[in-house]
Amino acid sequence: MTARLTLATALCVCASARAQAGFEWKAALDAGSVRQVMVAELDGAGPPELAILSATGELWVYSEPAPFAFVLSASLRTPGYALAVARGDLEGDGMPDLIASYYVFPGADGGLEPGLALFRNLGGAAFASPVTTPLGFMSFGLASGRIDGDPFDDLVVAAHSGTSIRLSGSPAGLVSPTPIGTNADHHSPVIADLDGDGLLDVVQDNWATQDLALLLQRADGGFPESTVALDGGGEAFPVIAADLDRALGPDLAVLTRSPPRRVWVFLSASQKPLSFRPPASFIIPSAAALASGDVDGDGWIDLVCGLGPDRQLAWLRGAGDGGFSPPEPFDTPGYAYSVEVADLDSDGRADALVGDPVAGLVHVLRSAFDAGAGGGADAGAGAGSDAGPPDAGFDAGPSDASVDAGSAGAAQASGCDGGCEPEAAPPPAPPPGCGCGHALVMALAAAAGVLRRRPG
Ligand SMILES: [Ca+2]
Ligand SMILES: [Ca+2]
Ligand SMILES: [Ca+2]
Ligand SMILES: [Ca+2]
Repeated sequence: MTARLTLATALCVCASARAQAGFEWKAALDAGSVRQVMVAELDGAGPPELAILSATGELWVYSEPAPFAFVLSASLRTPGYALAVARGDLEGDGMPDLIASYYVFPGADGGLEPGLALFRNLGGAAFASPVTTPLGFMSFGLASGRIDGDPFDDLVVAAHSGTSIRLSGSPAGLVSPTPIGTNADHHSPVIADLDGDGLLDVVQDNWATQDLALLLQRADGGFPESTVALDGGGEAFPVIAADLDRALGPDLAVLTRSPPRRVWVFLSASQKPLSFRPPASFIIPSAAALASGDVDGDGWIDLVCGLGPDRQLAWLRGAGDGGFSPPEPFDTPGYAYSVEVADLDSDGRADALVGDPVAGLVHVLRSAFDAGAGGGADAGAGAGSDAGPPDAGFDAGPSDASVDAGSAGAAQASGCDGGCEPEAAPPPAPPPGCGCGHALVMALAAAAGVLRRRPG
């Protein structure tokens, strides 16, 4: 690690040639075949920790005792190959736990054995050996939140094939799985109060029907589903809920993987009932990952895309009204198949963490932007995009007529539109944030009988 730091310090490769502003390389962290980078407060003190999940099953926790000086504080391991990680206080002791989805291959019967591994937080960034829960499906996405209002965080577990489930936190860990959403294949659940009624809601992708599902919690705990169309999009991953225009509650930002890859921005038009304006979208062909945060410290949330094989980040600067500047590229020291942004040095500007599974590193890039330093032209919600008329209301009502469930069968293998690294052997896991490898994993899963076929 030290050698890497020394060697790479000279490489401040990330500033835009056109502007002083940009990203400044600060550190590289050992990250294996990194799938996901999460910034989360875990030890209850000081700056938040970094949790890095490797496809080969490792889960590393780094703490940051001084700005951009990271220390490996926990080295955990799932029972198999890892797919996703989330943070939540699932057993209600006040200390956030880590939970990862994984699969064992080959399992006892020679097939895939998917499951969840709960790492209980013992305090001081120490974690217990995992308690596992078997799953009937592969899960590429987890979300945690106090959905039902009791003192335990709950977990939404996305089903790669079929219907996602919700697990309730309890002193015993995770109990009482219940379905959430329809049978539509999910990858990126997000928990947020979308309609401002004080009850947490869920939004998730529907890969089978190529749209987004809004699951607005009712007072009786039910989650009726409505959908938001992704015209010409589909295969959304990830989905982000954040108040991009500081009005009318959370908005949605989505990366879709059906070619051409796009970033979509859905600004809420009203909360009661919940509706969205016509989306703005930005075609970014090599986009492999998406994160949100205020990179330039101007008070407005920006979007950052990892451009996988292009070894770049694309910055979409929040223009302040929910609009975004056109994507502005910045070179990165390696591949950019996962990305997270968070302010790691408390200077008010969100810094970037970029996962390169080929080099086995997470590069830490400090934001050196000045507020308002974006070079791109300011854009309204529709500028620089193929958005529809900006003010026509868009009703997130019941299922959209353009949904074509019949096309879903071909969707599985199409996530890698020429932008993915070759599959690393032997673990049959896809690179992070990349559709490539899905086909292999799914072929294994189908052969093992773990996954159901979609309805035709
Ligand atoms: Ca709500
Ligand atoms: Ca909003
Ligand atoms: Ca900003
Ligand atoms: Ca910062």
